[in-house]
Amino acid sequence: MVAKAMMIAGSDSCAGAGLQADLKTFTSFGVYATTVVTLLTAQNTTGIVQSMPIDPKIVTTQIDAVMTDIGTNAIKIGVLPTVDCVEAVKQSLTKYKAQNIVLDPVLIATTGHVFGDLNVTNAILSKLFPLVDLVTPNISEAEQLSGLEIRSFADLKSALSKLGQTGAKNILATGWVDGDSSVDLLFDGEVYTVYRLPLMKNANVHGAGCTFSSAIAANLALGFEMHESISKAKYYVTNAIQNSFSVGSGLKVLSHFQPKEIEK
Ligand code: PXL
Repeated sequence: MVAKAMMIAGSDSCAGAGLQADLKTFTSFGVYATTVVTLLTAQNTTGIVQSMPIDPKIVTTQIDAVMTDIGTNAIKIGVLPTVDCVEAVKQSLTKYKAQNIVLDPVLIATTGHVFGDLNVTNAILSKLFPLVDLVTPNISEAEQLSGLEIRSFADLKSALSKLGQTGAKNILATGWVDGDSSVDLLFDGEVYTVYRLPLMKNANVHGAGCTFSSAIAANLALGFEMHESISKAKYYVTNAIQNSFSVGSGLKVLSHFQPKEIEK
């Protein structure tokens, strides 16, 4: 049987992040991915020009259309632009008893655009954290979600421990820099696990968070357990950053596949 995943995320017209990055990631792992759009953005590698939330009713209908026909082995959630959208997604996840859910709590883009205000942040914390299998905040999202400043590794552990009280089964803080290493820290409610690979310095890339969380969801869809899925995904995203390339004048995009140059 083909492994399937569903992404519930925003569209990025420059295709470096959002559901376009998710789709490339799932495809490169051989997972068939379906797409539920929550937000349209008009953007390029220098930033977001305009964005428009999708009506939550149509978000629900997209999920229903996919789930009643194709189904899924895992779900990756990216940008949820409004409280009503968070509520709609929560109801669908509950209705379909969804499993292997990875939530990337995208609050601020690398280029500075704010996706979710405080109300959205609180809705994600109270309605979705208890439902999902893994949450993947970067350090600034972990600060925003926990309300704690993170200046040291001990601070990071405290923030994860506080976020664990929301009921989230696993929380992975991504992108802690320790010398020459990129460290991700997982907290499963009891145990902390460190994932460490060489840091890709001055990467200036767009879409790393989306790619990492989708790669984890892809491996869960394939049947790997959580730790193995995270390890495999970290290798994949590190390699994709190492081989990143420019398509515009701003941030680089990741190498989900090997790009080809025009010959003539
Ligand atoms: O990288 C986070 C992200 C997620 N989703 C969409 C985005 C971005 C960053 O720009 O545009 C749609």
